[in-house]
Amino acid sequence: MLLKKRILIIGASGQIGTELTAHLRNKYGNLKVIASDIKEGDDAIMKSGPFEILDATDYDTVQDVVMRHEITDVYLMAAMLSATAEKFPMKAWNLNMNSLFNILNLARDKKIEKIFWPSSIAVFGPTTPKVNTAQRTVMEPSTVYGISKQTGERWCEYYSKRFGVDVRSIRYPGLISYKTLPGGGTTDYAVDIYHKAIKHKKYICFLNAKTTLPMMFIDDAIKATVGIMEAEGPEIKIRNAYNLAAMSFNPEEIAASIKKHIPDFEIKFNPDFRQEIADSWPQSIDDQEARKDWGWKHSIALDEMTEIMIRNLKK
Ligand code: AKB
Repeated sequence: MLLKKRILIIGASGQIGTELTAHLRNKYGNLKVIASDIKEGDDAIMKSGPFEILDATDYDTVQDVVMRHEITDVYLMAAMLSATAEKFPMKAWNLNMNSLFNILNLARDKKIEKIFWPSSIAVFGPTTPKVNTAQRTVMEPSTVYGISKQTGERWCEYYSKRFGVDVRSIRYPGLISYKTLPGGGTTDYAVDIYHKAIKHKKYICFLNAKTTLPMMFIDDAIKATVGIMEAEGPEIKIRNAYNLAAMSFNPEEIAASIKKHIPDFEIKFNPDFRQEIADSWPQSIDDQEARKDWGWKHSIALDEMTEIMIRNLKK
């Protein structure tokens, strides 16, 4: 089974895709992991193994890559995130939904065996209880991105129940990494702040000081992604998406953590349209189902993450 595993990562040049590709190539061998994206990735991805230029919304091209490389597992990481999706609603809907249907239909037709599809805390909305948000609760997302993720979750569960498709998903919080920048999200400030702290010792934040959101360092996100994909089938009891948590903080708290390394760092606040998106999301997440079902455990908290970010970005 392991010998015949061949993985396709769609969206391999993005924030999660870049690190996921490196991790899986390390684990399974460079030739077993096919990276793909609409645009080329960094040197490490392009040079370490096979790469395909691929539009995730084009069924024929996706099917061709799947068949040519005899793919068994697909990680579908291509998506338009919350802030950009508010600017291009139809484009976001088309990308986020059609890419998912392409992969679900290939699995229904037995052309692939297993799918990872990322959901998000954006599936929750302004009427959801904000603290320790439960796995099953009120879900009335008010953003284009959130609506696409909530709909996607319903379809994943439907394909699992109706066609036996092995699809696995987690609701990512905001993700922080130093290798690749995120693009178009509301939680992106928590990456940008480190870059600006190192370069200019100043940051103007597009969210207000007290906007607490669930967040996670990329190493934990990769651990969760691979962890859920490697769990035995019966362990996966939730086929829409699992809540996932590591830490929660607000801009004032991340700034205080940065000041421990850069004492003269200054933060100012100038909230824009992303404030309303952030205000519609939970502040913290209850992820006990993921911990119980497939052994999820986070490792990295705010101060440790700050130390890793600053050390690596300074290089
Ligand atoms: C975003 O901010 O849009 C994403 C997310 C929380 O899914 N990082």
